[in-house]
Amino acid sequence: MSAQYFTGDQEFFTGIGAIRFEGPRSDNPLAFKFYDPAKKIAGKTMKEHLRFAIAYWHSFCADGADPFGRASHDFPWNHANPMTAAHLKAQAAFEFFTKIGAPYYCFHDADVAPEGDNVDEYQKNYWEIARIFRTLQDKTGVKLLWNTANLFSHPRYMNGAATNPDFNVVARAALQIQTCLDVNVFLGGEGYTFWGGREGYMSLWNTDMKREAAHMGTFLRMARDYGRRIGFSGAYYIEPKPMEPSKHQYDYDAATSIGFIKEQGLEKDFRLNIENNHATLAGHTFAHELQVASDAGLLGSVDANQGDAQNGWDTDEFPCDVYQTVEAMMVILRSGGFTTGGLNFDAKRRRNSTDMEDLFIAHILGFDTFALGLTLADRIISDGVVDDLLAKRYSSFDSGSGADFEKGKLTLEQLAGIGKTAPQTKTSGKQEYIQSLVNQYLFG
Ligand code: XLS
Ligand code: NI
Ligand code: NI
Repeated sequence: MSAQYFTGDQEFFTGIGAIRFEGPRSDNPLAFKFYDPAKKIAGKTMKEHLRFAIAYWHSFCADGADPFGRASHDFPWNHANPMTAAHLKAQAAFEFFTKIGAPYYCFHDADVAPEGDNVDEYQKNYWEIARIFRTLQDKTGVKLLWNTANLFSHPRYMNGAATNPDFNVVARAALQIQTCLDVNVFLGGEGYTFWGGREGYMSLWNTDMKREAAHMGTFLRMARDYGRRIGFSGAYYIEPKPMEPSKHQYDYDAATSIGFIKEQGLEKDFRLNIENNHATLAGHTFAHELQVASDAGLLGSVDANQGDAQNGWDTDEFPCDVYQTVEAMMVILRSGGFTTGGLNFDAKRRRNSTDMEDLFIAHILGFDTFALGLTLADRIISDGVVDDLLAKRYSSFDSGSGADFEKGKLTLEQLAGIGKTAPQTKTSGKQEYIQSLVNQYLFG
C-alpha cells in the first residue's frame, strides 16, 4: 500500500454504524425491516441465499449528474489529486460494504482508478488500487463477486470494442480485458462480466453485422482461454441488454445471448447476468429473463435493480417492488440458488437523494425487498399448491401416449391418429386463481 496517498483509517460515513435487523415494526430508517442475515430459510441463511453485492460505479462514482444538470451528490472522498481520491474512495467503499453488511462488491476498471494518459499509467493506477482492495478484502472478509472492463466510456470505443470496425481498437480492448482478468485473479473474483457496452450498431448502412458478431465470438473465446490459463476458475457472464447506448445491442435479451453463447461454443464457461431493468427494456419481465436463462442451465448472476414502467431507458432504481422480487426468487430458488453469482445492486439513488444516509437507506430498501421476495417465494414453493397446479396442468404428458410424445417415440402419423378421436375438452388455465393465491401469500 503506497503510504503517500493513504490518510489512515478515516471514517467517511460518520454517525452511521453497522446496519442491523430490527424487524418490520422498526421506525429506524437505518435498520433492516425484513433482511435478517442470520435467519435460516430452506437450509441456508438469508445472507447465503441472497449473496448481495454493491456496485462500485453507482454507489461511489455516480454523483447525481444527468444530461440536464451537474453533480448533486457531495462525496467526502473527492480530492484534487485523482489518485488520492481513488485511495480515499476505496476506503469509503469498504467502510460502506462492512457497515451495510454486504458480502460482495463489483466494479469496472474505470470506476476505481483514473485511466491516466497512456497504457502504463492505466495499469499502474489500476494495480495500485487493486492492491488496496486486496488488503481491504483481507481485513474485512468482503469478496469480489465480479469485475469488468469499461469498454464504452472512452471515445475510442464509440464504434464498439470487440465489434469495432477498426482492428487497432479491438486490440486496445483486449489489453483492458487482459488487465481486468489479471486483477480478477489477484482479488479472487468469483465471476467476470461482459456487458455489451457499445457492442451493437446505430445503422446497418455502415455495419457488417455478421462480421462484427464473429469478431465478438473470437474475442470472447480468447478472453475465456486467457482467464483459464492464468487460473480464473469462476464463471464468465454475458449481461443482455437490448438497447442503450447502441440502437441495436447484440446481446439483446437472454434468448438471443443464449443462441450466441451456443453458436460460439462458449456454453461450458459462460452464463448470463440478468438485469431487471434490461429485461423490461427488452419488453420482457424480470422473471421471464431469469426463467429463460434457468431453463437453458445458464442462470449465473443478477443485476438487482428496477426500471420505470413509463420510461424507455435504464433508470437503475433500487428495487422496491416485492411482487417482482417474489417472482424472481421463485425462479432462482427453483433453479437451485446461486453458486458463483449473487444479487448485485446495479442501482443508483436518485439525483435528489442527496443525504449521505440515503446511500444506506437505498440499499436497505433493496436488501429488504429481496429478503421479502426470498421469504415469500420459499413459502409458496414449500406449500406446494402452485407447483401442484402447474404439475396438474401438464399431467396429460406424464403417462401413456403423452409420455411417448415427450420421449420422441411417436411419428406425426401416430400423433395425428390419436388426434382423430381424442376428446377436445377445455381445461381452465386458472391464472386468476393462482394470482389470488399469491396475494394471500403476500398479504394474508
Ligand atoms: C449498463 C449495465 C452495466 C453493467 C456493467 O446498463 O447494467 O452497469 O452491469 O458493465
Ligand atoms: Ni448491469
Ligand atoms: Ni444496466
